[in-house]
Order: sequence, then C-alpha cells, then structure tokens
Amino acid sequence: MKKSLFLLPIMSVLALSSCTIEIGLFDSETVKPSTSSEESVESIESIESIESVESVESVSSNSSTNHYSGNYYSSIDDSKSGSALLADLQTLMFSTHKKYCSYGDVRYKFKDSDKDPNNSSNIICFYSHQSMSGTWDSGVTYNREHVWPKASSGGLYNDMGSNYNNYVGAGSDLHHIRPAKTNINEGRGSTKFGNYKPEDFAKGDCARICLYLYMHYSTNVSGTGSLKSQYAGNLVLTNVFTSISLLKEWNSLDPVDDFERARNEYLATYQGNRNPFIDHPEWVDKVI
Ligand SMILES: [Ca+2]
Repeated sequence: MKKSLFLLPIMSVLALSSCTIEIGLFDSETVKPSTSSEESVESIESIESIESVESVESVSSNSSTNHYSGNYYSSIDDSKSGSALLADLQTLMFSTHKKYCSYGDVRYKFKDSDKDPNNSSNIICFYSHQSMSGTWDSGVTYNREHVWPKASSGGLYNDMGSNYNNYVGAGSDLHHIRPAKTNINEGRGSTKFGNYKPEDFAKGDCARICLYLYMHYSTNVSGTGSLKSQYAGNLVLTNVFTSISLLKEWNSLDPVDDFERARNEYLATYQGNRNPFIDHPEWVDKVI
C-alpha cells in the first residue's frame, strides 16, 4: 500500500500525458482449441516477473458517471431505453467496428491493450491483477480468455475451427478477450458468473464486457449491419450470468476505472468501436 501511495503522482502524470497507457483486466474461458502450444503450467508462481499489482487500483478514479465527451454516440438518443436503445447501439457497433485482428494476433495485442502502466514491458492479468511479462510464451503464464465462454455463446465462436489462429470474427474482438493467468482461466472454465465469483475489482468489468458482447452480437437484439448475419449468435445474458440483477449489481459494485477506460480508448482507435457501457455505465440499467 505504501508503494501504491508513492507511485500515485507518477502514475497520474503518465495517465495525463500519454495516450498509450492501457490497462486490461480479464478474461476467463478461452475458446481454447487444445494445442501443445497453449498449455497449463503449474510453476507459474515461481516466475520472477509476476508481482502483485495493487497499485493499478490506485491509478483509478472510479466513477459510475459518464467520462466520455467525444461524438461517437451522436447518433444515439439516450432518452430511449430497453430494446430500442440496445438496437441503436448494435447498429452503431456494426457501422463503426472496422477492424478485427486475427485470433492469433490477439496474443500480441495484449502488450498494447493491457499494458501495465507501471511497467511497459508487462501486462496486467484480468482476474488476478498480476503483472507479468507481455512477451507471449505460448500460454505458459497467461492465455486468451473469452469473458463470455464459448460454451455459452450461442454459436458465436463456433466457426473458429481448428485453424483458430487465422480466425477473424466476433471471437477475436479484443473488447471481450482479456489476458488471464492460465490456471485461473482454466479454473473458471465456462462457469456462470454468480457461481464463479471473481475478485471485486473484476466484477464490473465482467458485467460491462458481457453486456457489450450481448449488445453487439446477439441475434436477440434487433439492430442492423452488413456483418450481423455473419457475426451473430444466440447470446442470452442468463447463460453467462446467473441473473440480470447480478450483472447490474456488479456494474455498480465495481465502477469503471482509469485502466478500463484507457483500454477502451486504445481499442476504439484500433478497432473503431467502443464499449458503450464503459463510456456510459449508467446505460446498463437503461437497457436491461
Ligand atoms: Ca474493475
């Protein structure tokens, strides 16, 4: 904690002066086609580069109110609510989401999207907030976690196939894939949130990521877009959360912080689209 206090002024300067600071936090069930290159390793605790990253929390100025002041949502009438607002947001996603990296390239994007603000060589792992080397090590220490697991994604990631590193689609959208320590990722499996409870610092992120995925890709949301027929699945929120009320509760319990906000900014630049529930966490209660 003393370290955190000491670092606070430095981190504040970094946050203000750079657009390259990113933060990333989680991911749990990897759509993980088994391969010898991504494997569980028991010796994770012995890796020197791993350290507790409590200081990440101190970078954050939490707030449940909107911090976004750009014009990305200029087409959105937020006097709407429920399915009407969800549909408009989905249409916005499909019209602005211009770039999908390959699932293989996700391995190398974490160094940008989930960078440790205190050590640019490291990334922050999602469920544990541990800092570890950002150099991909074939899944030994961390791997790619789909926060909404493949098993409950209504077929959304089914086309990843065995040649999954070349896959491009909803299952390689970086907004919902986070680096997670391999043993934690595998421990969660496809357990629903509620039955699986991450640390409090990840709960809001989980809520906003799952609602993002539902809003963007669910066939149950009536937005439009040329890619919708290709990038859609029968996503149902209660297949990933034990209840809608729990998702709302977690959104309030763990407000958006600077790390999450910076990650959204980076991905908006890279992919073209934003997670509306990070920019407007108050919309969570409006749409569901
Ligand atoms: Ca959080």
